[in-house]
Amino acid sequence: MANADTIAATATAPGRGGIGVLRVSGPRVPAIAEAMLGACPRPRHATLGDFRDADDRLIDQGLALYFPAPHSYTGEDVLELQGHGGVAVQRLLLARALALGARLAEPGEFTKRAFLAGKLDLAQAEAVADLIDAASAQAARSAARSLEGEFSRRVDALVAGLVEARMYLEATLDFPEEELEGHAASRTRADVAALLGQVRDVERAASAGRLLREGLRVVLAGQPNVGKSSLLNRLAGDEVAIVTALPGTTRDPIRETLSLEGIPLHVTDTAGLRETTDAVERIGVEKAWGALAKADVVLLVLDAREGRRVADRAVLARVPAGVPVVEVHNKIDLGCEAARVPGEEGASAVFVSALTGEGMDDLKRAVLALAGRVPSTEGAFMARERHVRALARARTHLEGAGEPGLGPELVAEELRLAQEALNTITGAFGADDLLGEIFSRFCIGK
Ligand SMILES: Nc1nc2c(ncn2[C@@H]2O[C@H](COP(=O)(O)OP(=O)(O)OP(=O)(O)O)[C@@H](O)[C@H]2O)c(=O)[nH]1
Ligand SMILES: [Mg+2]
Repeated sequence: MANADTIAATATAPGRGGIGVLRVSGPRVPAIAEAMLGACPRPRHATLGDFRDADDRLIDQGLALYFPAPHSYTGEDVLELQGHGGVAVQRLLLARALALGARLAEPGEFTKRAFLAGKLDLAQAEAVADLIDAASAQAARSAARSLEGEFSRRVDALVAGLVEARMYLEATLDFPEEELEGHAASRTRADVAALLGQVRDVERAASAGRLLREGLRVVLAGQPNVGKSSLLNRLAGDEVAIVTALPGTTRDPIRETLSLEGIPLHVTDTAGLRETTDAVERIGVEKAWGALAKADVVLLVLDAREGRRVADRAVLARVPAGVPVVEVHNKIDLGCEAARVPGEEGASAVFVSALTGEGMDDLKRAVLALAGRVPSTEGAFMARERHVRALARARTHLEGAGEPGLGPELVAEELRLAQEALNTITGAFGADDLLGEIFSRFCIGK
């Protein structure tokens, strides 16, 4: 799977910096190294050298690292030139490599080559991008765990279990002797039950990882003037939204991303949900319903003095099924802490004051509890929507395989489909379009 062309890119972020790294990978690396440095550096040793242009003028001086194939990140010959991190210097170094026959690397192309060379599987390759993008220490730790292969090992173990169960089952299909059948069926049932338990465990850990990566969409909704915008400001610790005593202040949805214990919360403040003749406000209300439909968690804000009203029940009725709701009774500072009623139908209720900040910790705890943080994000490995969906697909097929009364051929087919779903995670049978999609989101030089 050797690539004929040689790729080059500046691997460090553009702009001023102490160090800037040019990275080159492919068969022309030895020739490029010789032309730029005068000689190919000793493999895997840091060599101080002069980086020169076509007229033998000095571009920069720095460390050169040469990794001959196959012992490199991409599995190809790789050269890294660590020069000074100036825009002009890096541009000259890159231009020189391009003039010597390299072409500009596409985003993620180095990692794609590493994947194609079998240095990383797909889940690990994605973890490279996630580690780079990680916005919190927890997210970085879980991406590092995935990169190191923990997620892939769990998936591989599942696949191995599936292969074994399939082999056993398919062998018995070939020898359908009467007395074997009862035993075979019960063994397969036990296999499927065990695999189902494992896939659920991995799915839980992956969901927690996805949460760290993608965060949670939290929508503040409720009647006008109950203090939705004040709550957003309190959560953000900043005057993000306009607050006035006039009902109908907020029109456009206002989005703000905050971090809660490392989990990104994408909080949307919306227009108070009421019937109105004001054309602008009406559009705002429409947008509020739209935001509500896409929420992962809804914070239904109420005025604690009045509690849940008929209009709030109408809002609850329109929250999509399965989306958790927290009833946030606001303005408790106004001394009307009547009854601290529990939430409607299992919704949790918290009592806060956006004005004084009282109860805000309860609110944060309630959101985190709903985020499914319960089994702690500590053990999570970085995962993406794609992975969680593949795991869910595998689980569904395993559940199908466990259906009582299903013929052995159909059980075998469900197991095959479960394995296929899992294979898409590590890329054992990755389709080309999937690869293009994944690697195009990387930064250039990685
Ligand atoms: N005493 C008290 N007043 C509050 C509290 N929270 C909000 N307010 C006041 O209630 C009024 C409305 O607050 P907003 O945050 O604008 O309410 P909203 O729900 O965003 O209103 P709309 O955007 O019109 O739907 C303002 O006068 C706030 O100062 C609170 O906890 N205590
Ligand atoms: Mg508002």
